[in-house]
Amino acid sequence: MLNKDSILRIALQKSGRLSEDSFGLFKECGIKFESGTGKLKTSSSNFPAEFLFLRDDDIPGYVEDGVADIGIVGENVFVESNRKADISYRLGFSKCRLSIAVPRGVDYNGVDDFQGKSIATSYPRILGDFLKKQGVKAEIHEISGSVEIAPSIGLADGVCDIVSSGSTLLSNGLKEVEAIFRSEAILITNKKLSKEKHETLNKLLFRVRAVQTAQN
Ligand code: PRT
Ligand code: ZN
Repeated sequence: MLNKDSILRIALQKSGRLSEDSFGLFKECGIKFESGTGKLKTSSSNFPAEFLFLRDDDIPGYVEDGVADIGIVGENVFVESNRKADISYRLGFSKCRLSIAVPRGVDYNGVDDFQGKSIATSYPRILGDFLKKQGVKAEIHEISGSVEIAPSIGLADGVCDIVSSGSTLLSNGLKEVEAIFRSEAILITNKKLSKEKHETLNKLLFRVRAVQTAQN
């Protein structure tokens, strides 16, 4: 008999760089659910789980508030959100780094070069913490997208953005000078999960571990 209290509510990115590997992980764990039907919520037919399909930015808050019990999100988004949840598993996909970059022609000698300068980013918290630790006072321009064009339009002296291959920086005439944060997909868990749901989570993590061991 399926005990309703043990059903785990899982928040996944609806569509984007985390989706394919997140959906793939459950598939490899043998957990079936319908995706791609446009539905925002669905149940598994063979595991006590319900899935919510969301924007990645909303996942940390949903997990903190208990609207979802667990979620898969980029560590960069989780840390920037400042939401509270436990990191239950590091999944190893969607790897990237958050880096500071400057126009290619600029002579760069170190992070002190940013004293009194400005940096455009969508990650003001992570960048602010980094600059503070380095003792650098720089202005942070928070912008939500197309960060890489900021120097060329005179908005900022540098940028701080997600880098994977580096080709976006390159094509915008920028060079990476400081990698300030390394990220991968993580599985986060609500801090007050019930005992029943914890048992379901343990079953899930057991399968995830088995899948990952088989892959390595
Ligand atoms: O719509 P929604 O809000 O859910 O998604 P999103 O558009 O905010 O995020 P999405 O799907 O782009 O990324 C989700 C997560 O994937 C990020 O939070 C990171 O944890 C991770 N990730 C891994 C990346 C990249 N690689 C990446 N390359 N996120 C973004 N990028 C961007 C980067 O900002 C750059 O502009 O891709 C561009 C190309 O990168 P290069 O260096 O390969 O050229
Ligand atoms: Zn997003």
